[in-house]
Amino acid sequence: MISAEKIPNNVGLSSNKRLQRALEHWQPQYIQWWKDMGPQGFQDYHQVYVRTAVSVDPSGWAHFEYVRLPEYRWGIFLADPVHDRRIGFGDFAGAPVWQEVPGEFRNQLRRLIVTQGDTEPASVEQQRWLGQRCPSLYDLRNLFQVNVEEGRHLWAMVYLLHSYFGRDGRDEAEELLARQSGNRDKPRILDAFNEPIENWLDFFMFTMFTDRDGKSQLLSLSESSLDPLSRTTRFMLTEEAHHMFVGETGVSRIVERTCQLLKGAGYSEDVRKLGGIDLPMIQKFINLWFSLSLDLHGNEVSTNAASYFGNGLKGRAQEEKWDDHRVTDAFYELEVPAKGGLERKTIPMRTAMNEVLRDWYVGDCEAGVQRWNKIFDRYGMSDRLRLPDRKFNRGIGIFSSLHFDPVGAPLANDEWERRKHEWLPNAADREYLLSIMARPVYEPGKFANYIAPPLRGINRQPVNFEYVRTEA
Ligand code: BYC
Repeated sequence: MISAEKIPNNVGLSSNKRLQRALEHWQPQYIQWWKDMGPQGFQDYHQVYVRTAVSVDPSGWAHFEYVRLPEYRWGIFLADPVHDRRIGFGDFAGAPVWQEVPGEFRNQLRRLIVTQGDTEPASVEQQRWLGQRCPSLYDLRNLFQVNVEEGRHLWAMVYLLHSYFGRDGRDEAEELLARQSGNRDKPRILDAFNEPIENWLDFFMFTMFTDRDGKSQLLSLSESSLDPLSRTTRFMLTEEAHHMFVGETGVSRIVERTCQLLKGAGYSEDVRKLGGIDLPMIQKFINLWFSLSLDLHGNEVSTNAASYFGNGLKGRAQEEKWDDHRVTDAFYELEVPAKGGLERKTIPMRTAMNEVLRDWYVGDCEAGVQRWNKIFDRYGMSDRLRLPDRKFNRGIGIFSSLHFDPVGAPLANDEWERRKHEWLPNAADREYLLSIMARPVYEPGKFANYIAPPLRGINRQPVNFEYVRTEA
């Protein structure tokens, strides 16, 4: 029997028989999936100091305790309702929001929820071997925190599927556990979630850039006219912030350590000889994960996006900051490929909604990279990290069949093939990273040589706290 105590929630689970029955069927499959596809080697004999959401008020959503990972209490939470909330954009702007799914938008909403839901278990699968190569117990704990919360975000989407989509929703919930990241026959829906995350530089870049797509997509879904979707995603955003913190500070600490090693060697040594991660390598991983995450925003010109907006299903990030919420006669100017180069083309703004969200995303990423660059100033170095041009290494959209270098200059196919590993990680780069991560660091307070310790620990605990402990 599913108990409301085991599944912390604010959706009245104990009195909702239909949801209980659906979850009773799904939950054992989820736990089996978590054991098979979740963190490998840390399921049975380790206690992890993690945060569990037990309610949505500030004191309740950050409850810390040691737990064995399969016993984590994955809960179901909606942010508090907004009194008399009205539809904020699109053709129905101003009407009351929906508490049920309108029949005519059922397929579109299901598709959005399934796509969102699919990314959550995918990321856990992608990261499942990282514990065996971790740079410290602090980082190991952060990895598992991210993993259990991605698991909870899957629960959040499954809650919506079970509650509002009947039989179809239950089938979709099962499919979410059946697809697998990188699986040739049953891959995850969006491409970036089929890419391997085999080392900790991948992981930090993923949590910096791909989780930030999570932020932009969740912000736009939190504008939705479907109120339960809006409230669910609003609460997910509070957890998402920590994931981006893990990514941004993880990369900062690597850059910091690289600068320390360079300074110690009088700025003359090859950092790899000192066991560190060189700046060109860091730049290559920015290029890779930023471009993969740009693809996650979909095509530049999209009738799907126009229809999501018009129907009030998916808005823009921070819709309230815009003046015009109907967007019926506005236009967007886009750079597009043309004979002999590029040209500017004006398209109806509604069809450019993926691009509008991508603009927001690029700005948010840019601010993060500028924060990293401040580290160089402290070491008196003129080096800088930068985002590649948006046309670089694209797999989705109007630039996907063309090639560009990181500053946006067009390249012929053969030149791209010859030079792409100047800008993207190659096999030797990956081999080097695996070599310096081969031996995990499990001693409290100790850190791998390629990364600086964090400024402070988690939940006011010291940095040398035993964040993950082994049971006897
Ligand atoms: N890979 O009209 P278009 C997160 C497909 S991350 C493969 O442009 P639309 C997280 C598209 O499905 C946030 N296929 O598409 C982060 C469509 O297929 P069909 C996840 C792609 O509908 C870290 C076709 O191309 N949330 O939470 O505007 C850790 C036409 O394209 C891709 C969401 O994405 C791609 N990258 O799609 C854990 C929110 N891009 O119909 C979690 C929900 C497009 O031709 N999803 N296609 O078969 C959406 O809002 C939208 O579906 C998209 C854009 C943003 C994906």
